[in-house]
Amino acid sequence: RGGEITAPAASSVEVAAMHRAIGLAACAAGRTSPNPLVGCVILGPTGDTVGEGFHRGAGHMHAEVEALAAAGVRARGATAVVTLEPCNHQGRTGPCAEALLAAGVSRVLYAVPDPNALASGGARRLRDAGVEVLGDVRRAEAERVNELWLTATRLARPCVTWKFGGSLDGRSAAPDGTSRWITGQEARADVHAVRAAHDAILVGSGTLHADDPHLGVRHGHGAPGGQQPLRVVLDRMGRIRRDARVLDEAAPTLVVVGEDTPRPELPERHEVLRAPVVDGALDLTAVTDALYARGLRSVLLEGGAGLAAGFAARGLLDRVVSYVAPLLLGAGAHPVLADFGVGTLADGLRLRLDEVTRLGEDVRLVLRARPL
Ligand code: AOF
Ligand code: ZN
Repeated sequence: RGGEITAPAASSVEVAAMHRAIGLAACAAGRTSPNPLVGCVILGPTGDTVGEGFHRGAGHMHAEVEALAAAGVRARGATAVVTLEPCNHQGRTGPCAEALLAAGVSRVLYAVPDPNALASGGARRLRDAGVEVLGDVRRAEAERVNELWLTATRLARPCVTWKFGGSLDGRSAAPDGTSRWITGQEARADVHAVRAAHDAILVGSGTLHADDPHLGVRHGHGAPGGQQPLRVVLDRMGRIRRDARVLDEAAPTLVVVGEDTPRPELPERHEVLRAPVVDGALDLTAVTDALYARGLRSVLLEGGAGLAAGFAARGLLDRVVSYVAPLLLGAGAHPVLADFGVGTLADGLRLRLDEVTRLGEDVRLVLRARPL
C-alpha cells in the first residue's frame, strides 16, 4: 500500500452514520438474495446527512447509487459511509466505485471488504483515484447483518443452518415416535421467523414420511414482500407421495433424487434435480453446490437426525439454531443427531455460542461453527 493518502480515523459522526447504514441495509432482510444487504449514508462537509440508500434486491440499484441519487450535487466533496466495500464491476448494475468518483465523493468508509472476487477491488480503485478510503468501520456489527451471505460467498456454497428442537437430553421423539409437542408454542412460532430469513428449507425423505411437514412460512412471519423459501426435499429413492403436504400450491418445491433414480411424477410447478450418489447416499457436497449455482445462499436444514449427521460429517454445518425443552426422555428415545463418526472427544464438532434466548419454558441457542 504505497503512495496513497492515509485516511484519518472515523469520527463519531461517521461511526454513527455507519450504524445507521447497517440499519438501512437490514430494511431489505430476506429480499436481496443472491445479493447482500447493503446500506449507505452520504455525509456533507458539516457531518449532516445529504443522502441515504439501501439495496432493495438483485437487479435493483446498489445502495451507493441510491444514496448518491438522493444526495445529488451535495455528494461533491462528501463522505460516503457504506456497509460493504463498493463494487468495482459491471454486474446487473454498474460499478459503484466509478459512481462515487463521478459524483465527486472525497472520502469513503466501509465496514466489510467484499469477498465476491467478481465485484471486489473498489477500495483500491478509489484510493488510486485519490479518495480517502477507510475499511473495517463497525465491521463486526455489519458482518452480523450479512452473516449468511458472507459465509456463502466466502465458502462458495450456501450457508447451512441446522435447526432442531429437542429435549434437554438431546432427544427429538420418545421411543414410540411421539414428538408432539416437545417444545412450546413460542418456540414453534419462532421457527417461522427463522425460516423466513433463509432462501431454502431442506429436509430428508425420512422426515417427510414420518411427519409430512409443510415447511411453509406462516403468514405474518416473513419480511413484507419476502418470498417463501424454496422447499427442498432430499429423496434419494424418489419415493415422495404426490399428495405430500410439501407439494402443495404455497410455493415451488425442489425434489432432489439420485442420478440413477426413476423420475418421480410431481404436480406441475415442482421440480426434480438429479444429484450424484456416493456410498448409496446423495452426495451432499454436490447438492449444496447445485443449490448455490441456482442462486441460493442460505439453507435451513430441518431434519432428520441422519441427514444432519451427513452434513456434519462433511463439514457442511455452519450454524445451529436449537430449541431446548425442559424435558428428559432417556436413552431409549430418538436422538436429535445420528452418529457422524466422532470416536474421541477431540473429534467432536465444537461450536461457538452466539445467542441464548428464553422462549416461554424453552431456550433457543444460536451457535456457529466458525468465528464471524
Ligand atoms: C449489491 N448491492 O448495494 C452492493 C453490492 O450483480 P450486481 O450488479 O447486483 O452485483 C452484485 C454484487 O455487487 C454483490 O455480490 C456484491 O459483491 C457487490 N456489491 N451488491 O447487491 C449493493 N454494493
Ligand atoms: Zn455496487
